[in-house]
Amino acid sequence: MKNGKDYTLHKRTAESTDLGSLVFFEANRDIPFAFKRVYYTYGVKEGIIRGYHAHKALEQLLICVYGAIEIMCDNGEKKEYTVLDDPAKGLYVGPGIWHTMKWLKDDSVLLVLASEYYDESDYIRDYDEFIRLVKEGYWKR
Ligand code: T46
Repeated sequence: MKNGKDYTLHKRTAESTDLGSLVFFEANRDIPFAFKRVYYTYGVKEGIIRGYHAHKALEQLLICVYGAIEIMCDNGEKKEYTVLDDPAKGLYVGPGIWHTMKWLKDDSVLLVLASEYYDESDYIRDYDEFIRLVKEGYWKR
């Protein structure tokens, strides 16, 4: 873990005026990695749960830019839940964290900054395999 934690919440102060608000996250400054890829998930109905995987090496920052989404992070020993409901909050999710994203409101939008290009071989989509790798010490905690 680059910053000693598997998942951490980063809160930026939004610049707010009569014209609205603006938030920014800078690579290697506000978040502990440089990103190569941006993706976003939208058009999702309330109650839908996505994810159910861990990454071998990928680092990501998850931001709910509209609405509310609950993120579950599981390091193989404990689960923690974080509600993202503020565009100024970003949840860093490092490698070796089994995670799900539950939509708490229709049409919430999840924006993700990712440290690497898309690579399906970086995904662990089987929970038993994830637990086996945790026990094996695949990720240094
Ligand atoms: C993650 C959470 C937070 C691509 O082809 N390129 C991409 O960059 C991404 C992110 C996905 N895909 C393909 C792979 C699947 O065929 O899009 C399809 C849907 O992906 P997935 O089922 O993995 O979507 P989520 O919402 O469960 O997970 C996504 C990210 O894939 C994942 O890395 O951590 O958001």
